[in-house]
Amino acid sequence: MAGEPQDDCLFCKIVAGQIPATIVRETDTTVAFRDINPQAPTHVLVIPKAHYRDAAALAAGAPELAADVLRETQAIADQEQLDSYRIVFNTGSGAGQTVWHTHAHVLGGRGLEWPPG
Ligand code: D5M
Repeated sequence: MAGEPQDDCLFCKIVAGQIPATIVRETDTTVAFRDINPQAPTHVLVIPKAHYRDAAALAAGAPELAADVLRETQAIADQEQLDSYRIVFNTGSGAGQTVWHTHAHVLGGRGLEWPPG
C-alpha cells in the first residue's frame, strides 16, 4: 500500500537504519543522505520516509509530503552552501530511475550543463 514500508526497498531499509548511509539531514518526514555514486561534488538524495514509488505517486498520494521533500532540497542547498544547483526526480526506467522509492537528487558544486542527457 502506498506510504507503507516495503520489505524489498533499499531506501526503506535506509530509513529503518538497516542499511548504512551517510545521512546529512533528517526531519520527522524526510531523510537526506549522500549518493553512493556521486555525479557532482555535492550529490545528496532527499527521500520521504514513507514509501512512494516515484515522484508522480508521491505528488498524487501525499502532496504535503512532496512539499516537505522539496523544502528539504532547499535546506540541503543552504547546508552545502550551493548558489546554483539542480533538483532531479528521475521518474520511470526510461528516465534512469533505478530505485523505486521517490528520491530527489540535489546536485551542485560544479557547472551543470543543459540539456541533461
Ligand atoms: O537514483 C538512484 C540513486 O541511488 C543512484 O544515484 C545511486 C543511489 N544509491 C543506490 N544505493 C545507494 C545507497 N545504498 N546509498 C546511497 N545512495 C545509493 P535513480 O534516480 O533511481 O537512478
